[in-house]
Amino acid sequence: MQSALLVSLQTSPPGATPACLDATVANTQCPPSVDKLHPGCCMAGDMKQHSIGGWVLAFAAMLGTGAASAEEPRLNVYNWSDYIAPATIPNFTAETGIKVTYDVYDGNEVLEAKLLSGRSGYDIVVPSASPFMARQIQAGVYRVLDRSKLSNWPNLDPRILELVAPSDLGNAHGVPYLWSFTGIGYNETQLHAALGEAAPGDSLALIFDPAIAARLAPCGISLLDTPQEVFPAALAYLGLDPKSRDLGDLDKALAVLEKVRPYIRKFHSSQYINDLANGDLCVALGYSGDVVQARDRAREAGNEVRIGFRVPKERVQMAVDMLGVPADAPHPENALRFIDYLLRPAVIADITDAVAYPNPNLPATALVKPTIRDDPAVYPPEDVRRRFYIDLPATPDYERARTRAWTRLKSGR
Ligand code: N2P
Repeated sequence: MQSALLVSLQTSPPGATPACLDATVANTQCPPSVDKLHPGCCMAGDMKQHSIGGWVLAFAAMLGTGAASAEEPRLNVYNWSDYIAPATIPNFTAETGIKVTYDVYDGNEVLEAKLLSGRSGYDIVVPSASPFMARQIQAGVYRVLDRSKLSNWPNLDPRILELVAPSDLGNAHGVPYLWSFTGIGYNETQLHAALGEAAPGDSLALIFDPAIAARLAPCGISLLDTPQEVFPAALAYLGLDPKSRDLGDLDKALAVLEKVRPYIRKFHSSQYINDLANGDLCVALGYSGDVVQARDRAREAGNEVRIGFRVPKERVQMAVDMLGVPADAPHPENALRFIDYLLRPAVIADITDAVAYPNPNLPATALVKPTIRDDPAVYPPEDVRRRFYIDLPATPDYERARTRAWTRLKSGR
């Protein structure tokens, strides 16, 4: 990142109440029974019961993982789909002996439901800083990170740390992983065939103007399956504040969306990558790197499909996705090792190369492939960054109203 990110964060969530756990108090929070899922937590009490042979075995296990940790060599990661390089996990396992169970989701809401129901079993999750991680921190979902275990922390861009600090006071619970912005992926040939010269430039009108949407409907329009992206985009199209919490504005956004609802083929937050690449969709509201991946998959397939990415001239939602360790993570020490590994410039640069999302690691920028680093759809220029906004936590009343509107929109009633 050569230049400052220009994003307006107008309000901050109320002061964070840190989750009760940090690395030093974790061992005092043992569940009553010794449980393999809580080796770090139970270590102190458990050790007292061991025979000399047990001590020897435990020591051997520590040597085996090469770490001063008594955790079993396992790690459970829950990340966004299409958000890691093919070699990231195998290399980590080869180096540490830690076996990784890796699951994916394609929406913050899915992750949040798992986290709030408790005992997700995950050691690492990747929520967007705002509004999701911010409110999850308030709910006590995360451990405070032990910075002394993160030797590569100084690689992080201080501007990104500052950007997420209103969501995570003191950057205590989360480590910025990658960041994204939301725009329009489109099939160049189909768009031209459907609209010709009538195609609007870089405008959300491509999706929200009913006359245009009607002409694009036969080749397919898809929207991200989240009210947290779609309503702000509709507000931006109307020239309203995309972060507005005014219920009258919400009604206006819903009215716009209801007019184009008949032309929306799909609400989905990951399928559009393959659909665009295969020529099965002509326009998608999607995340920057996902659209670039669709473009590259189409190129690799050599199937004549040409995918472009437009950044709306109105406003552009930006998100910083964060590595967090749930308070009840079974392997918190391994989680810190994994985070520190991801903070290595070569590791995160390889991820950016693979998924086309920018990372917040300053020394990594020089290692990113020039074709990715110089691609404005991956690292946007300054005039685009000026149009960025970050969504903020809303009141429960507003969230309820927006969820009601969303349900009504999707069900078409
Ligand atoms: C990965 C999408 C991540 C971007 N498929 C969401 N902020």
